[in-house]
Amino acid sequence: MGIRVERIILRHIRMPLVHFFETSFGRTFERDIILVEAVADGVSGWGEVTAGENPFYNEEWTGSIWPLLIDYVAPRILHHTFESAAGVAARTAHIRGHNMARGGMEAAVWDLESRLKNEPLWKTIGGGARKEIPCGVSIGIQDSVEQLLEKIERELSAGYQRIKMKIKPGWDVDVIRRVRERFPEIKLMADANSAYTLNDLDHLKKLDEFYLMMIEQPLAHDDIIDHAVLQAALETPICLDESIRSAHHAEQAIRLKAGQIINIKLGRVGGFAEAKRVHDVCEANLIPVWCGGMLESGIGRAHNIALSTLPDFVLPGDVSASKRYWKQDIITPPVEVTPDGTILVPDGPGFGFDLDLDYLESIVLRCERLE
Ligand code: OSB
Ligand code: MG
Repeated sequence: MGIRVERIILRHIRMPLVHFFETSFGRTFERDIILVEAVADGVSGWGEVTAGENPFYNEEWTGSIWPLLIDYVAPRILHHTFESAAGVAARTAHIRGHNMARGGMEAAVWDLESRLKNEPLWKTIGGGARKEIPCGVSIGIQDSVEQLLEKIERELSAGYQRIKMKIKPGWDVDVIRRVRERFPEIKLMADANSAYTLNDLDHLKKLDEFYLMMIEQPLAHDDIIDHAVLQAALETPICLDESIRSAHHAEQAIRLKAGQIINIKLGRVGGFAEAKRVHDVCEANLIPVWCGGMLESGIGRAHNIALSTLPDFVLPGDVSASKRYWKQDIITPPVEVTPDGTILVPDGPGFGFDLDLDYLESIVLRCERLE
């Protein structure tokens, strides 16, 4: 077939969250998101860059994405003929880091390929192992334990299959104890976003009492070795998020027994091609995976749904309904969750939802057309 990207349009949009989201590295009230539109033969594919507003989750942020895409990524993609989107990541692999900027571009070309073929994105990426994906929610740090309990109650009645709560020093063991007392039977996990060190080993051991499904990324964002030491001391399985930026990292973490589960995020690993490689490494080593979230708009959310149809995504992920984040999403219909806590995988071409272009254009802060 051959895909020749004739135009790339970058849009920076701003969307207020319906409720602030707090992790161990700070609070987010509104999202600043960069969208990538890639055009070939008059057909558009869309990608979302999943970087945050500040370089606190990883080194990237909305402000680093814009020049990176314009100066380094787009020139390597524009007017190049790709046999398939599988070749896009290799064109920018010489760029050190900046996986989210590269991944947003790469995802746009996968979406473009699937639209050119008139097939759903999940098919183009080689997914399709399930028609419904199991969903959990990620609940941020709240102002009070009562508020957290209330939120958990609400999400459980909406049907969500597992609850992830954010923790940090001062909001951990005692809070989890209260949650467990109130909800002894639920699938529960905690995400620390790198808030601890090995000096906290004895404190973290107290978590074993709560039979959590897993603890996510307790130690440094770029660490594997200390996680292996911690895992040997804990009964609770460790899940790695920030530390896994490539299939190579996944191999190393598995070899060193640094964890038992991996959270795969499209942007963090640089796009679908690398996400698939991480998935394949995990599957071959009997490590279950799930799809993480970065407070995405409908476009990133729809890409996460497609990714979650790969066979090893057996655990409920952080992909949940649009209305948990946005009063209005940029896709129609918005992503919805069934009473069983699943999302039905759409069968339309590309990522399977329509864009609400009027709404989208109304929230654009800056736009750049590259030909
Ligand atoms: O660590 O998974 C994380 C949000 C922003 C940055 C990092 C993380 C998160 C989430 C939210 O947990 C997941 C979501 O609901 O999109
Ligand atoms: Mg995480």
